[in-house]
Amino acid sequence: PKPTRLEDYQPPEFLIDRAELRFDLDAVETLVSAALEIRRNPAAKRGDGSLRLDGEQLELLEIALDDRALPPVEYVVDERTLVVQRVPDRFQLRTRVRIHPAANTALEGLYISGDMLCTQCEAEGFRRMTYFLDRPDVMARFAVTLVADATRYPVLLSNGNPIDQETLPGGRHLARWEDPFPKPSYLFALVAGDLARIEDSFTTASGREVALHLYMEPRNRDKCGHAMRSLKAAMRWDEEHYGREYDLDLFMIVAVSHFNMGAMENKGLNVFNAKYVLASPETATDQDFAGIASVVAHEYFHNWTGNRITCRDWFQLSLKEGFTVFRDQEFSADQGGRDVQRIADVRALRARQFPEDAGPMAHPVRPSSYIEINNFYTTTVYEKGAELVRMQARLLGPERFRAATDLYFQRHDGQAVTTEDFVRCMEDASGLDLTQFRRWYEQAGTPVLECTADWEAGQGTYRLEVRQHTDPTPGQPEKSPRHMPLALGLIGTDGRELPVQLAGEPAPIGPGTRVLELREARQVFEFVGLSERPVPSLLRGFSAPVKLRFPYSDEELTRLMAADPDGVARWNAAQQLAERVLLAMVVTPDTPPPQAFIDAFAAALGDQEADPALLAEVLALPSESYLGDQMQAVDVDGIHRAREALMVQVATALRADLLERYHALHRFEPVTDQAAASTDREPDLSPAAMGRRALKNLCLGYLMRAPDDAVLALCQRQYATAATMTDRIAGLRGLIRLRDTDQAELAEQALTDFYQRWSQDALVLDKWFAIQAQASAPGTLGRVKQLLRHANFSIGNPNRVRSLIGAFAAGNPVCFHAADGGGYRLLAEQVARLDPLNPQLASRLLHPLTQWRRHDASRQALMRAELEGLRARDGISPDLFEVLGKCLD
Ligand code: HT7
Ligand code: ZN
Repeated sequence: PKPTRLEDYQPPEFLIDRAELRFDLDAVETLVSAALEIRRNPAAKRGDGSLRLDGEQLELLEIALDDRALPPVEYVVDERTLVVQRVPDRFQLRTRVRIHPAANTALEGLYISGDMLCTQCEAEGFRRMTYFLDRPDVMARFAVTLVADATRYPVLLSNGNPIDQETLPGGRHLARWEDPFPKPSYLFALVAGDLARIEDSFTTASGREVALHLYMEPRNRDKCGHAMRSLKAAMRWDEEHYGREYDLDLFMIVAVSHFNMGAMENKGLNVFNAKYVLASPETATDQDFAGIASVVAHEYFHNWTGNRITCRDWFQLSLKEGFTVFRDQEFSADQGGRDVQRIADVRALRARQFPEDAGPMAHPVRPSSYIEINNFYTTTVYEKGAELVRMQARLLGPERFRAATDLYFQRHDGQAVTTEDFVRCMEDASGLDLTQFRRWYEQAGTPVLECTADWEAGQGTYRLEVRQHTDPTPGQPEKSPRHMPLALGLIGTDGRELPVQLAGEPAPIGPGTRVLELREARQVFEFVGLSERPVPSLLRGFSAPVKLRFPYSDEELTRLMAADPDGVARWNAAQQLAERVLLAMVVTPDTPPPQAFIDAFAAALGDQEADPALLAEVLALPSESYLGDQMQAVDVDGIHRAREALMVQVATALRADLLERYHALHRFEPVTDQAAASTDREPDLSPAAMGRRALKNLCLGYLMRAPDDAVLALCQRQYATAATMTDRIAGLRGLIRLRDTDQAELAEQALTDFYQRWSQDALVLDKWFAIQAQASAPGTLGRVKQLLRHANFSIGNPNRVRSLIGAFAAGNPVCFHAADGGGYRLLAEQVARLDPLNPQLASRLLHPLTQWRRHDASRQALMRAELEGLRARDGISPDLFEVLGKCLD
């Protein structure tokens, strides 16, 4: 397969003004008729006079130009295109094709999920339904007719407004939809099925009434309240924060159970992975509830950032995804708590994006070439892309940023544009020069900020030197310094903030956070007027996506951990302190943690003033994979041992404190009476209650590292009487630690009980698979193999595949990296099995193996061998071919 390159971009030679589509729907064989109004694009270079349409896996039945059936000599069809020779400047093209939804296991184009038919068109799925100019800079008005069996598919949905419905002979019926907004083909959708619906409505700021319809399988109708509330909150938030109103009279969401990603923002008809719609306190964790709110908001926000203003080409993907992730992160921060949201976002960035940026798949936020665009829906495009928008928002300040986004919406509404157009709006509305900032879009790799400081006591001057560099990434050996905001504060001995005044500034500047701008490879900042040597609180709010190094003493980190008013910096100090202790324990296994660490931990645990949700973050140890990223070569076993040992030591040293805090927090929870299976109160789903549960379950997690009978009983009780899935799963996680110990019976009982309770609920059963796949017990690999043969495992359901294979490979470092290579073998076998069925998913699952260079020589050899084995297979997909090429060559 050949790469597509940004530098080769050419405007489309033809435009499609209107697309009239008719789908005669059937799971086995669907007929798609298209009538396209096509004209030559005056802004494009004239080619050879022929029209090239994209089309894959289509059986062409009829073709006519301006109502004249075309003889075969006038067109050429191959596996990927339909070329019609010598077309006029303006014409209508009619085609009729046959497709096979039930045979579509890739879940791109039209496919079946359970008993329903649905589509996924982004990025290039539309071409699997009809011949088209399937590229985002071709925007057409769509009118759609759906015809199907009325009993099997009573609900027929597409984008825009419902126009008409008819009953047809032979038990069939018809629905017509028309979307008044021109859109690229990737935003097309249809859904057909026997679906239940819940309804609500929303009055926009200008007083228009929008009907909100949420569709699901009938048995799930009572689990959609949270998604609907989240949608309404997102609609209001977008009006208040960006002045963006919804533009159609109807907004629909459909929950489907077979879905490659989280959700899809099709115009007026969002299609969602059921995981991001369905929730009740008994079946979904607090994290699930937060995930639903964030994904519902994300897809809704795309209506402006993605749909009204779309991407010129797929290299610009971050234009819509980076901006929309930024918007959903800010929405979630406003709903649930700013510090805790930011910490979660930073944690995710460090866990996934930083390794990507340091590995073989590193690419700029705006990539310059791809073989398979599905491989570029990455954390770099999404999450790092959001960081770039966040930095621009910070450099501009809130008022100017709002003026810049207003300008963006006004200038580009209805267009397909580039990240460059976005940055130009930031500049034009603010007067700032972002020339150097643009490097963030072009250069891959995470910049490192090396900071040092010295203190001149006599003068009260504190000098901070910041050097920035970025290591080479594939294809980019040289990097230039970047422009970024560095937010910081200065903390005194008593924990209070000190003034942050730079030398030469005329007016006194008080204490608090200050944003400095970095542009050079080396910069020195001189802070004056200080009465004592401060501890710098650097990169507050994680103001730039960088790795910052500063030679803090343990005592300084402890001070920040206890007193930094910036929650993110407080958390970061705790992480650095724990990381230091843990990496020392990896090198010298039996070292006890310094008493100062235990004391700092105890102090935070006992902090009654701080938000429990923040404390849960501060007291969580860095993950095994994060610790691995800090090492030259990942010592998988050493890290696991050290982390477990430290948790045992904390649990032993602070048993009483942990128990006290546990009980104090647990008192808030309603519990179920097992016999009556009912709760005394409704579970509280407020952010405050979620924070309390997070801290309580963190305590339980520590306690279960050194469980005596009392702790075991407490964990069993929590599991058995939990009123929420959050508490039940935390109990189960504790008990499953007993697998392969002499108390294994308790783990098995709980797992059996869980299965019996929830075997009919696919999303909960996913948790049952995942929790077992992630257990660090020695027998896990064998159990994962057994679970692959379990009656409830299905290779055709991406959620199930992710919950077993993905959870094992990406979420269980110690078992996946077993020294004999058994984990690697399992992943390679499953990827090989999946690739012919669903290459998009196969290529994503492979990711843990692509990081092979990070490991010791023996593991490298084993991982490489599996990758080579996959590459040697006949007929691998372009998706896999591209990833294997990048990580092996
Ligand atoms: N814009 C969507 C990205 C997407 C996708 C979604 C579902 C299945 C396949 C997909 N390919 C690409 C999702 C989003 O970012 O909102
Ligand atoms: Zn998105």
